Parts: sequence; C-alpha cells; structure tokens
Amino acid sequence: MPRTEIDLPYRVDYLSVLDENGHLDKELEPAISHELLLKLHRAMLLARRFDERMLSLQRQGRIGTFAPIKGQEAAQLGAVAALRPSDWMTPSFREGAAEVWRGKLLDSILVYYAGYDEGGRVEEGRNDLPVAIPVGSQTLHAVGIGYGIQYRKESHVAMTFFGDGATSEGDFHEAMNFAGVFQLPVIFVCQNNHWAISIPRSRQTHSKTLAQKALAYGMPGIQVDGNDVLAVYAAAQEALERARRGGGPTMIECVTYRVTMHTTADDPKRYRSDEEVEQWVKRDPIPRFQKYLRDKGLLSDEAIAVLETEVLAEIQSAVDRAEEFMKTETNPLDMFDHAFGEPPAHVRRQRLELERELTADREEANHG
Ligand SMILES: Cc1ncc(C[n+]2csc(CCOP(=O)(O)OP(=O)(O)O)c2C)c(N)n1
Ligand SMILES: [Mg+2]
Repeated sequence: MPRTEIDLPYRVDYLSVLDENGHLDKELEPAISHELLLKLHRAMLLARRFDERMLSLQRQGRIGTFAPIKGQEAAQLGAVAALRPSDWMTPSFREGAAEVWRGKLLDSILVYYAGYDEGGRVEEGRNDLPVAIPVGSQTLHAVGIGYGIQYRKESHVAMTFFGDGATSEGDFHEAMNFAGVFQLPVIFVCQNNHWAISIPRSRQTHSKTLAQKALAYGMPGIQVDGNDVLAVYAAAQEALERARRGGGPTMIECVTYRVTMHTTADDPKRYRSDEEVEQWVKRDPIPRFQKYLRDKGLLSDEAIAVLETEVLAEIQSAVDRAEEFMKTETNPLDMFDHAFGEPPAHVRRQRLELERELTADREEANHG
C-alpha cells in the first residue's frame, strides 16, 4: 500500500458542558465542590463589575488605557481555578480576572493602568509573571518556567494565556514546539475571542480550529466553549493532571468573544457589526452559570443581590485605596529616573521644569 492514512495519536474534540441556556450535560459535569463553584461565581461577577468600573474611570480620565475582558470571564477563571497556588501563570494584558484569582489586588490593577509601575509588580510568593504586552511573548516565558520545573523534578505546571492573534506570532510556534519536544508541563490556553484589534479570526489562519495547531507539535489540543466555565475547568483539570503525571503539554482553545473594545483606545464599530456582538451577548457566561447554580439550589435572587452589593463595595474601597496611594505615595519625577544611565540635556531640562512646577503647585496648595 503506497498511500495510506497516517494514524495520528490525537484528534481534536469540542467540549461543552453547559449549553447557552445553562442546561447541563450531566455526564460531563466536572466534580467541583460547592465552595469552589460559588467562589468562581463571585470571581466572575467581581470581574464583570470591576471591568465596568474601570471603563468609567478611564472615560473620566482617572486611569489610562486598558484592555477590557467583558465576556471572557469564564475562559480565564475556569482555567486558573484548576491551578494550585504553587503552579505558575504567565498572563497577557487581558487576564485581569485570572490575576485577581491568583491574588492580585484590585487597587494594584488600577494603579498599574494609571501609569505607575508599582501596580505592575507581582507580590512576593505569587508564582505569576507580570503582564506581557508583546503579543505571544509570554508563551515562551511559560516554556522556560516549564523547563525549569522539569529540570528540578517539581510537580508544578505553568499555564500561559494568549489570544487568537498570538497564534500568528513566531513566539507561539517556538514555544509550542519546544514544549512538545521536551514534553514540558505547560498548558497553553488560547482565548479565541474572535478579534485581534480589527483583524478577525478568519485572517489569522485558514485552519478550522486553533486547537489543531497542537497536533503538529505532538501534543493534545482541545476546543472548548469558552463561555462555559464548567467546560473550561474540566479541560484545564484534565490537562493539569496529564502534565503532573509527566504526560507533557496541552493546548486548550477557549472559543469566546471580546464583547467590548480591544482597548479603551479602540472603536470596534469601525470593523464589526452590532448583530455579531448581539449574538455573543446572548451567550454571556455569567447568566448561564447562574442558571446552573440556581438549578443546583446553590444560588437565589436574594443571594445574587447581596453579592452585587458586596462586590461593588469591594471595588469602591479599591478605587479609594488606589487614588489615595497615587496622591500620597508616588513621585511624578520618578519617570525620568530609569530610561537613561546619563540623562541627556533636554531630559534634564524637562525634569527641572516639572520639579519647579510641582514645587509651585505645592506652595500654592499650602498657602491656599
Ligand atoms: C509583538 C506585538 N505586535 C503587535 C502588538 C500590538 N497589539 C497589541 S494587542 C494586539 C492584538 C492581539 O490579539 P489577540 O492575540 O487575539 O489578543 P486579544 O487582544 O484579542 O486578547 C496587537 C496586534 C503588540 N503588543 N505586540
Ligand atoms: Mg483575540
């Protein structure tokens, strides 16, 4: 037989546990404790309300540009919820909810997006890397961490997040290849939110799924409904177990949607239709999960109302803390300090100019 079909070790499955109306496929329901289900629900609600508040703060000029996550709460929280604190996470710029789950403070996020590097630091003991802005670069960082974990014979796993657009970057392919060759404990979580700024998913690749990229690198790939938090959790759990057993990397494609703008500097109406957005709003991950929790007797309208009040209060106190910090603990002159070893004359002049202005402002405030 000169020409036969090659029997590949993997095929690509699609996984959905809760349908768009929140109905459950009982056979696929992952074993998650009630406590974790409720913690996930709270985290999704907090992420949604925080995102909305950040958008209004940005529009008021109180923080700078940021990348909203509305609609992607299930994709990122379902994945990180399966991690242990000792595992590692390398986020892109759209993983605020995942970072908060891992212990980042809401006020640090606000401080970061207001332009202060203090907000970008990862607290001691949290095994995450800072936000990566160069698209796809964080996949390589996760692979480096995975290589270290393997070398030290540890049982941790590194999880990296990236978008559909990142799959067109060389970094992504190099990371996948290295992880496959060395069978590293790395989980590649692609949030396919259908857009890379104004470039649609169809322009990133001609292949039917992004998940199938995994096959070329000798690792399993799965596509999941990224707006179904149970499906994302189940896929992440399976991948983590395999990685801990020494079974190597996995790619998970979460099919989701970026409901608002790319960043606050973008106007999505210029490149996509309202109808497309409406279709996805109907698949919102939060009401769907709430229906499931109600059916299980874990959540009621009253409990949701209490939670809504609680998360808004939590957000308000984070805003107050962040604004107090920025008023009292930061020095605008710091911006001149780290770009040049020996600042050129025009930068020194600008520094002096700002210093004089700040002194004048302070004196005016003292006398006023
Ligand atoms: C290497 C690099 N090229 C270009 C950019 C500008 N840029 C920022 S986000 C983005 C699109 C990323 O799309 P995707 O990977 O789908 O992630 P999403 O923004 O949808 O979360 C681009 C091109 C960048 N930050 N880094
Ligand atoms: Mg995208």
